[in-house]
Amino acid sequence: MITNRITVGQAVVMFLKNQFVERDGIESPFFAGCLGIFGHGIVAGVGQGLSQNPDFRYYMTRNEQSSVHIAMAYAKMKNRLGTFACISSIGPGATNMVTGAACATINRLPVLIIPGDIFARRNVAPVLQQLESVTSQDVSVNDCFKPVSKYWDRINRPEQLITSLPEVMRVLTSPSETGAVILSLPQDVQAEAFDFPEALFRKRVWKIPRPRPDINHLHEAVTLIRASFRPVIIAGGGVIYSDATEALLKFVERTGIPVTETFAGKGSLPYNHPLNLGAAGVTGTPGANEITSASDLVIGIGTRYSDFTTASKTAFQHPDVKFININITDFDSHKQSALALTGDAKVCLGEIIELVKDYKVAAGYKKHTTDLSKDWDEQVSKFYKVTGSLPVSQAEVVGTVNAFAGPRDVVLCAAGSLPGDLHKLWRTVDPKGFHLEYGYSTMGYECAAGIGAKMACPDREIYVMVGDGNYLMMNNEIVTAIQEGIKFTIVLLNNNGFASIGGLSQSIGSQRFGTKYRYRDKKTGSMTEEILPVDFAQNARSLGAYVVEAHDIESLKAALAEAKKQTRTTVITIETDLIKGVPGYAWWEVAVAEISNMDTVQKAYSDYVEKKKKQRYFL
Ligand SMILES: Cc1ncc(C[n+]2csc(CCOP(=O)(O)OP(=O)(O)O)c2C)c(N)n1
Ligand SMILES: [Mg+2]
Repeated sequence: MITNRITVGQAVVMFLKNQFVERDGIESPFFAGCLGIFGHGIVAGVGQGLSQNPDFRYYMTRNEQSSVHIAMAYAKMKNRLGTFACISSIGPGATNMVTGAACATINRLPVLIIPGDIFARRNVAPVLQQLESVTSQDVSVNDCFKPVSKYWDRINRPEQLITSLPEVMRVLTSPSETGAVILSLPQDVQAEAFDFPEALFRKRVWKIPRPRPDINHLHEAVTLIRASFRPVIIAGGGVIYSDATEALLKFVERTGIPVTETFAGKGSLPYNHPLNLGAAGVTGTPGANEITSASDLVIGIGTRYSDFTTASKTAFQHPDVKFININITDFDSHKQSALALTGDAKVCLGEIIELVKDYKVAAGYKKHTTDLSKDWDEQVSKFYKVTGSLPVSQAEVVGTVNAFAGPRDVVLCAAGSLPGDLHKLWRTVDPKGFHLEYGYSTMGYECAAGIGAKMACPDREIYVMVGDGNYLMMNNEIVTAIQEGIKFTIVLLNNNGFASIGGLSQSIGSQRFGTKYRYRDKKTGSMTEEILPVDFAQNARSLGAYVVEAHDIESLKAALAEAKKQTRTTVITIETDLIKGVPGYAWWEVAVAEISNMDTVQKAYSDYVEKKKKQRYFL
């Protein structure tokens, strides 16, 4: 056997740079490089390996969590056909990535996480940042990754790498199993040399399959579709990741079945397709909710049926509603007691199109769908209409950015009240035009993710829309964007607090307690005094961004034009109204206190009990 005597750290880098993926005959490298922050747990191992492999580029980030966000955003824009390796030292660097790992796993996005680990040899324990356990010497903080990852391994001997690395790749490139993959590397093992087989470092091309569902299930599904009167499609992220948007278009044009879209599925059809009812569920449009509620057959494609999609299990009210789920993941395809078509969305839709033959929904149903779709677009124009009152409303800002952005440009967001407004309102033309991390809804995803999205799609403008709370949680990757010359635009909507959780607090009777950025009233102890003097423009400028301060819609338009001309990351700040929002058209279950001395809570609880009556089991 031909071997290559190198360290574990060097071997990891050598292996990663030789991994490729191929789907539909198109081949590309799987890793765009490595993101991270060095520390004693990684610098001499993988860090040293990176330093002698400059063709596998290392990007220094400012927080390990945001490394993972960058990688996820890249993976999402690449339809999961590429990602980064994210490295950290031991201890806090590693645990900083736990949130990122959960975020990647929940969103079904591939990210390789390589945290450094404590000495496998143990004789120097406890090392700096080591968590000691009195019950086991086989525990480190990296065990925290176990529930939030799809594959977890710790390399205690160099040769374990030989059998671990192929597993790492199998899981990362598997459309059904992908998520965060953890390769925990003790710092002493990383620096150890070993005679690795040369074949470990050969170029490997991981072929991404398009598995077909069971043929009997497919025929059963076609029978159900042909017998249905009010079918509806819920298009999830799987439609886009599988590149099934054209197949979906063909299917709905052939059959007239209306489409609703989840957060990850928005863009499956262009917003102005007459059969696109837009957003589904809690943050859905009135039309999508009406049609879904009365539907006798729900066809979920690439969706994991989160509570936002099912309106906390109140969205489907037809007494005999049935479900067909087309999903690459067996786990998801069985949800709602569906007829499970476990397989790839594109090939599955292609086969169904042939089998449904001349099936079409009734003309009246189709007409009603197209009317609802048109009505909603008119509503959107009303929300987007500039009123001239100050501070501007969030919807006016969304409308202005939407009108300014080109058809291939991307809006990117994660948490706050913006995701719901964007889901309802944003007129998405291109399947990659709507980038929402709304699986984990991680505050702080946005500014970092802008980097990953731009790296994946350098020919698109990326508009990161972020609230003041999210921006304050994690804005530090602006520095990385400046360092790397990566340009995107951040539109920062400052409403001096949490419109989202404030509204939620009000709805459960707690009157926006603790959701405003205000000084504390010394007498009452509540945070109701003056607004905090946070200067967002100065903050962004201090990190190196180009900054434009907008005050109304006219200056916002000018700021967007100015931002487009810039070559470095630009932050546009604008103050928005905390209260003026877009209404909701479906219910979301957030548990309400059963007993309270507050009238508002008692009232909220009785409403809550009423709403819960519409919840259903699908057995
Ligand atoms: C890490 C994290 N902590 C808490 C939450 C709960 N949460 C969701 S939105 C939000 C407030 C967001 O504030 P801001 O960005 O200003 O948006 P706004 O609500 O004002 O639209 C909070 C606290 C979360 N999603 N993520
Ligand atoms: Mg806010």
